[in-house]
Amino acid sequence: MRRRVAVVAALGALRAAGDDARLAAAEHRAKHHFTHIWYADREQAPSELCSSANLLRLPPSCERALAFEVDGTARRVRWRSGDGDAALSAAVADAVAGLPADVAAEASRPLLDAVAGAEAAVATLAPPVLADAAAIERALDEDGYAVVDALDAEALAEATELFDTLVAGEVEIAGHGETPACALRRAADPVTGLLTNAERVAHGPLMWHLRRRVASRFQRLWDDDDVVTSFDVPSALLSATSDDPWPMQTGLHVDANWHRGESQRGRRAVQGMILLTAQDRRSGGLVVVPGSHRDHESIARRYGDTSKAAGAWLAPVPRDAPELDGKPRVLLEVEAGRMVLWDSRLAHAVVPPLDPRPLDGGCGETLRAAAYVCMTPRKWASDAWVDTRWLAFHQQLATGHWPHFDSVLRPVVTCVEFNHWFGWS
Ligand SMILES: O=C(O)CCC(=O)C(=O)O
Repeated sequence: MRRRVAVVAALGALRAAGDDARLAAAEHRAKHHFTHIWYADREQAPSELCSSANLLRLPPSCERALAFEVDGTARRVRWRSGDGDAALSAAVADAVAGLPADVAAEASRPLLDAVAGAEAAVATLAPPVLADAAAIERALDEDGYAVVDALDAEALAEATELFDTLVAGEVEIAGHGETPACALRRAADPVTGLLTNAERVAHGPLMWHLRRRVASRFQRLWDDDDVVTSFDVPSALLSATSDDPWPMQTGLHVDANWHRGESQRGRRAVQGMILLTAQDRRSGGLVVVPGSHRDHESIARRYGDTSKAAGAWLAPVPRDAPELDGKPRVLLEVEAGRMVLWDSRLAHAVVPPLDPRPLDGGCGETLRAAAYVCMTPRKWASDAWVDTRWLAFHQQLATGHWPHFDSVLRPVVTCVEFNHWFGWS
């Protein structure tokens, strides 16, 4: 008799096609997690993050399990996220222990593949660098993203210097001999790496240098010279350290909320991320699900308006959303000086380095430095929002990713005057 070795489920990453009950359970689970898996919050107990529905790579040491059947009997392989090859092989050996030798041998290979597949769901790709407007348009249409040149060698050197100056400024503010690495760690959001705690960063020399360099790219993209810019900030993805072993990462999400109406349906904003250092499997960083921008409406309808903050445009996307079934998750390998453009509707996430690395002591190192820039036609912004932006500029406030529509203003210097001005205090 032919032995039957069937992998029946892999941690919710596999969805039984057409199985309504399991689909409903998965949806319920995903919705439940929406209450706490926004940008994954380090205040949470690790066990909660381990059950997150939208992190692409679970933090180290989360318990993982894979159910399978041999000749009608249910068994499980158990391992921990981050386990190396030897540990995975041992886990599989444990799971098939007690089976006749030939059955165990036959079962081991597909099980190892399934376990490795569940862990290494992220592929890498070095996309071509596009220059031609039609090619960029086509890539944005088909894949939902495109990589373009942003900074020549001189502009990159200047940007690097401005980034270092920004960090030096943080060291000076600390005033007690703090190292640049520690100053950066203090300035960076511990989850996303966004430098929201750095002084005047959204309107500092680095961000305006970058905005000036890429403005013409966005003007060509929209075929409109009169564009407005987001007041975004840079980010530094920092290595996990022995004091701070939680790797920086964000769950799968989109940057446009279909539920907010026409203004966020269709291609209404294209996000830009300029790399100040290379992004590759050693650094981790932006992972995209190519083509998923076309599923924006379907995902939004399936999960409802999960962005709880008023006016927010980001919506978490569970990694086992049926719309994403069979679509690869791709870490884009991009050189410094280039810019990744993506349709705001594209599902994407930030992942830690794909290869395990030892934990440094102290404040660790910068794995990837980048900055976000987004520009859209000014005619799409209301007069009131243009006025608000003007105030935001003078108060040195940051916005999120949308230049012409954004109800989120982040204080990057002090919010006291701004709160007073708007009557919020
Ligand atoms: O920093 C990255 O790689 C991507 C950041 C991101 O997810 C976003 O800006 O929406």
